[in-house]
Amino acid sequence: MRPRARAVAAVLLGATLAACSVSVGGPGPGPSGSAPATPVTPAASRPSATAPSPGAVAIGDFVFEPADLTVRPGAVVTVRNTDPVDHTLTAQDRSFDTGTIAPGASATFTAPAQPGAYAYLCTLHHFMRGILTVS
Ligand SMILES: [Cu+2]
Repeated sequence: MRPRARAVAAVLLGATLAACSVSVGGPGPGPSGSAPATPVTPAASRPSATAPSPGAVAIGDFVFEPADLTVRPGAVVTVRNTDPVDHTLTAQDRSFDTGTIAPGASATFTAPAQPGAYAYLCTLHHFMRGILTVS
């Protein structure tokens, strides 16, 4: 009985060694080969600049155009004088004022930070009026 048992053990041992040699000799896992994903950022989907839209007023024939303008708080408003005479765009409460704008010239003022409706006029021609709405 004993020699047979030894033979069985030898066979089992050989099988185990063979299995071991196979697993040891195999190539390692190594890099999987999956390249890092290339970041794809479509430029078209970029949100446009969200700066407050600047306002613009033109003065022509002694009229503000548009007379009623709505802008964001703190927006810079450009006023262009297309008349052959001086004008101003001045808040009634003096919260903003372009000062005198020469014929053909432009000036800017900064809208108030406080939302609200601001009546303005031309200090040289008081019949020229408008309302700046800040919201
Ligand atoms: Cu005027």
